[in-house]
Amino acid sequence: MIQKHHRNRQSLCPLGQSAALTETASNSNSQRGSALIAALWVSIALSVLISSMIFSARTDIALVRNAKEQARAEAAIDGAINLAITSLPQARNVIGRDGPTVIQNYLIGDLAVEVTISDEGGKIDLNAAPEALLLLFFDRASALTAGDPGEARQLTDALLDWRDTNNIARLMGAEKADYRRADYSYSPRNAPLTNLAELKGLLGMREELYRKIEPLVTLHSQQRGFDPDLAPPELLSVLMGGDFVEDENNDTVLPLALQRFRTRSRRQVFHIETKVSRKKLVSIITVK
Ligand SMILES: [Ca+2]
Repeated sequence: MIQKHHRNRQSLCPLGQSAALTETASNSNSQRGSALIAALWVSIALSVLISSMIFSARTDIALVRNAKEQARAEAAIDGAINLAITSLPQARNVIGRDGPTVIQNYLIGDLAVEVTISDEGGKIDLNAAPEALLLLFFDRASALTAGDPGEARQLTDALLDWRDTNNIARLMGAEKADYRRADYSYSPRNAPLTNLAELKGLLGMREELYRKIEPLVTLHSQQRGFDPDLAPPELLSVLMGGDFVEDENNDTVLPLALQRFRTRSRRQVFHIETKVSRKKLVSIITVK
């Protein structure tokens, strides 16, 4: 548009005057053009600035809204957990009767909180389980996640080395020197595990295998075996390599190889899991 304006001005001037006028006009047009261009750039810059300010403000509002929702959800979860704790004396007598978990639903404000209570006695205690149970468990879980044939033996030894007090590695195990050789920044605890994340840190532990077994183990039952009537179905499925059956009393039937690991839970440690969601708003339409 600016170039077109220059051409029009030149065609109207007599020949002798054309140079100076053209130069002046050209300068004038050039300045105007520059000013226009500069103004255009300022305008673009301003619009970018305004856009970014609007975007920034919107982001801030969204962040504040998210933080507020998060705080509300956390408060609702805390409230639901406290309610679930007060219901534990009743729940402990019900858990295992019709299934390994008890589900309670609470409505707090407009938030629905689903609470699942389970007994840790149904899981395998990594600190208390004997070698034979750990080997069996790792063996089945490893096979289900396409692990190497020797993986179960290696992980069992690594776990036993992690929790025993000495620094003498078992045949397939790993102690401080082995972790150092493998460039790990830590060593075995040489004491009972205090956090399930330590299982993930075992030398040779695969991510896929860890994800498979983490929900099925505990550090709190303090029992050598597990209570099959309180066990997560997934644990029974892993240990038995597929489906499992119950007898006429709804007691889980364990194969011979697993019967020696059957224990009765002390019903003292419970796992409470929560899931919070916004209550669905339902429109009420009155038809006259
Ligand atoms: Ca050790």
